[in-house]
Amino acid sequence: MIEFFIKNNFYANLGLGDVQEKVMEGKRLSREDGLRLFECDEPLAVGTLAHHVRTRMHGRKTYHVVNQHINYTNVCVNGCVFCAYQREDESRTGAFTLSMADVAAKLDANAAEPNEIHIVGGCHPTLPLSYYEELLALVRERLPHTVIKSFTVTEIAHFASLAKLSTAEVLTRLRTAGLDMLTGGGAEIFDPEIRQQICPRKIDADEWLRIHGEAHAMGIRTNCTMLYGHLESREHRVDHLIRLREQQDASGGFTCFIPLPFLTENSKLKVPSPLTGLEQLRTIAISRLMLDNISHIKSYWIMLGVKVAQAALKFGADDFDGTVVEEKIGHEAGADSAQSMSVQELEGMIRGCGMEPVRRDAQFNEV
Ligand code: V47
Repeated sequence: MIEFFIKNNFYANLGLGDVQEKVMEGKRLSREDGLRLFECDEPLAVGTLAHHVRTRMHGRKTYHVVNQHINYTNVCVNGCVFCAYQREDESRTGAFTLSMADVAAKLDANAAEPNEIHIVGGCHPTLPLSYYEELLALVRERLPHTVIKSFTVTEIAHFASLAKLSTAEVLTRLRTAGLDMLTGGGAEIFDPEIRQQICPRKIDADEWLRIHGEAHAMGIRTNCTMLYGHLESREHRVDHLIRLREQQDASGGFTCFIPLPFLTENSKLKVPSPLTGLEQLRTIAISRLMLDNISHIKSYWIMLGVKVAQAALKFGADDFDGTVVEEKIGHEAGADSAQSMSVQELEGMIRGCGMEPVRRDAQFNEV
């Protein structure tokens, strides 16, 4: 497709001939290039460039994972206005905090042996660090060969502040208990003014990036995210991607980037107009093009919905996460996707898009 577009001067006619040449030569795109891609009238032109890069990196391989999400609490002191999942304290309707027996029951109820356990919760006001150590030890004992991807750096900073320890000390303690890698959540959008409006109590961008860098220096790999489609502009999205790219240049430990479209139900945050599917695909494509040093872009069907998530595989994404089992953060916010998908369904969808399914663990080792 891209050869046909180039032969027919498609990119030149769109005023993107220089960007197309940089992409073909594997050169880094600038902030200005990213903005021009956002302004381009033809999402297909942008998607085709991203698909070219994705194919150069991974061929038709599309990764998927047999995983299980566990949300240990929804009680959170941060009160981010976009979040439909969080409850202010334990007395609120729907508030929960899992006991170790609850977690064990969730693991035991899953007949599959997952290759990834994904654990996140909230910034709970009182749970001690020993709770998280026990939680990890419990999962490690039951699933000795599974990669445990757990907590956002926002949670790590919160645990450190409650325990009066440094974030490095918390990471060391949690790794000893079984932690393999960190999730990418809590990044939201890095711009300080937007951050102040949507998540004023959360750690700022510098701290979010610093803790990821610290984890990378300790040999702990992490993922990274961007929440988009709320109050931010396209400039803010490009700046966010560039900060992730700079951090990756410096510390090199990001495995996968997950663009998260803002879901609007049950949220205090009101947006002028909800995201279109095309804007989601364009954002995924530009993420692939800007993040030249991050190997994988996740199409997270839970938040995107399965149809857009499938289309994303032709717009730069190479990962179709996952079997999941049970999901709360997106569903509390109105996600209309199912809670779970079987590995056969995942593989069928990937093949249906003309791609080749490859089962992986959380660190993208093929299994
Ligand atoms: O940090 C919260 C976002 C994140 C909403 O690391 C919302 O592999 C959309 O980070 N609409 C949690 N998004 C999910 C997450 C994640 C998911 C899958 C894989 C990985 C990984 C990470 O969800 C939060 C926040 O940024 N979020 N509320 C909402 N209403």
